Amino acid sequence: MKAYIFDDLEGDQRLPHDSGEQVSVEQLKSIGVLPYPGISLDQVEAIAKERGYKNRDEINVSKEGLGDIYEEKIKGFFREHLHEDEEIRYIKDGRGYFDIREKGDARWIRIAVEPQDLLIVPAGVYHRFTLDSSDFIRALRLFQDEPKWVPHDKSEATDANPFRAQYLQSLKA
Ligand code: KMT
Ligand code: NI
Repeated sequence: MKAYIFDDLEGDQRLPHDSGEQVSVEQLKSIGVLPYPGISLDQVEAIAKERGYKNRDEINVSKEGLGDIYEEKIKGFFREHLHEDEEIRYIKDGRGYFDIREKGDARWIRIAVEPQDLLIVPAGVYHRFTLDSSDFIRALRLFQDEPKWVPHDKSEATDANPFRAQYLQSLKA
C-alpha cells in the first residue's frame, strides 16, 4: 500500500503520477486515514467487529462489473468529494488509487491499493478514486449500518458540512 504525493501533472488518471515524495503511515494516520496492508479476511472480520461494521457488499469496478453505468461511475469516483460516514474498502482483486487531501488540502496523497489491503477513509475528508491501467478492482465495502455513503462533491455546501467541520476539528486534537 504505497503512499506518495500525487505529481499533479496532466495526463491519464490511471497512471501512477508518483512525484517521488513518499508519505508515511504516520502521516496517513495524522489525517485520520487507517491503512491495513495485506491482511486476511479473518483480520477484516475482527476489525469489522471491533468497529461495529454490520453490513457489507461487494463492488466490481470494471466495464464488465458496471455495464452501462461504467463511464459515469468512473467519472463520479474521481470527482473530489466527501462522505458523512467512513469509507471502508477491502480489496479482493485488482488495483486502484485512492487520492486523499493532505492537511490543508493543497496536494493529493495517492495510495495504491492491491489485493488484501484494507483502507479506512474518515468521514469529512476530501478524496477521490481511480482504477489503474489494469481497469479492474473488486472490493468489499463495509458499512456501520445502512449503506449510506452518498458522495458529496466538493462545493461551498460541503465546505460548510458539519461532518467536514467535525473532521477538521479532529485534525487539531
Ligand atoms: C468509492 O466510493 O470511491 C468506491 O467505492 C471506489 C471503488 S471501491 C475500491
Ligand atoms: Ni468516496
